[in-house]
Amino acid sequence: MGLVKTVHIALGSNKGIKLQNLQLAVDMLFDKVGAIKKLSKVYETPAMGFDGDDFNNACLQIETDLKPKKLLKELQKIEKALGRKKTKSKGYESREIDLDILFYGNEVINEKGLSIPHPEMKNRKFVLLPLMDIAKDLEHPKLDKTITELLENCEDNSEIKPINKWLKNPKKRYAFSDYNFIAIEGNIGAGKTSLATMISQDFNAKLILERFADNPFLPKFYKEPERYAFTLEMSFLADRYQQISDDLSQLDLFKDFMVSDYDVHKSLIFSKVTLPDDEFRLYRKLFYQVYKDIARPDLYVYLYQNTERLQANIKMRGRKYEEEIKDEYLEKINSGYLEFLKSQTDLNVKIIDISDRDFVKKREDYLWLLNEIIS
Ligand code: PH2
Ligand code: MG
Ligand code: MG
Repeated sequence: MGLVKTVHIALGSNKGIKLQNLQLAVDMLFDKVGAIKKLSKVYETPAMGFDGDDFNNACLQIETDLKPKKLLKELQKIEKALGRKKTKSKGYESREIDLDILFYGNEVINEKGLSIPHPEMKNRKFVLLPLMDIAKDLEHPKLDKTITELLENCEDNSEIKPINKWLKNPKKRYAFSDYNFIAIEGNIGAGKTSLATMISQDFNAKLILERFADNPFLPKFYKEPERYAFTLEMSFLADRYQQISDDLSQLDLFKDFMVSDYDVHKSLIFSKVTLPDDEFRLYRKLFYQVYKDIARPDLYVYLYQNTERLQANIKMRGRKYEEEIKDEYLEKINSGYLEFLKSQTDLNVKIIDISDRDFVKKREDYLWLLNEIIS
């Protein structure tokens, strides 16, 4: 997950099955560029600046970590895949699909082949009208006017009307909203927090993150495990209970479901590894008394990652107290999870091997993972 920018793109087609071309472009933008946050209505518009069939035009808002140049390249690839031919002739020609970057955040870019904001938009009702659906108050960074104001000042008076068909957001392919509460689990460094965060952003979920960075016993435990194991597990038990009962009870009416980067049972899994048997039994007794009424996730995802890559991820995030974690410890934790999951007959569990994937850096791997989760 690099830095994510909000981008507005205009779509147009006046050749072939126009609406279908727009939808295919939207689907490919989702696959290659990023999550689509807003979609305008589709408008029928007369060809402007040349003789040709009427257009279907629309705009969308998308979140992407692609830089402007890379984004432009992806748009051109999509245009090509949908049958658009590059011609040498001057002036406009009918086209299966045209994808133009209108805004890239609030950046102003003037390079060869790339002008952002799109220099023609203020003259084009076929852009401003669909933009009104999704960004009427957005400020043009160069003209210092909102879209509403640009439209008021626009001299284009072509007749533009919305059609009675709508583009579909491709994220609907992923039926996350069938769930109320999804827990993402995995070993230390598997990518739980990254995945939970990405899902919450892309699918409008309330994000519940484990707050542990400030546990004062964790650094002590890694230095002197025997001395601090029980204290550490007890403090996790107390903190997590406090947090999860707060988070689960604060219903957010504007979110569709909840996603967390942990499940409370990790306390049992870790303590079984870190505590001597007798202390573990005492701990487990307390655990079940504390958690007897806690809501359980209706989907539990376990991300399996191999030890080598766990270590690489742990190094990369550079938490001082995690520097000394041994392979052997990670392997015991992994076995602990798998053993626990085997014993959970009434838990809806998905174990997913992500060891040859990189869902943070590669969107195709992220989409693959989403598919594994919901299928
Ligand atoms: N695009 C153009 C030129 N003219 N006219 C309409 N109605 N819609 C378009 O998308 C369009 C156009 C250049 O890209
Ligand atoms: Mg264009
Ligand atoms: Mg273009």
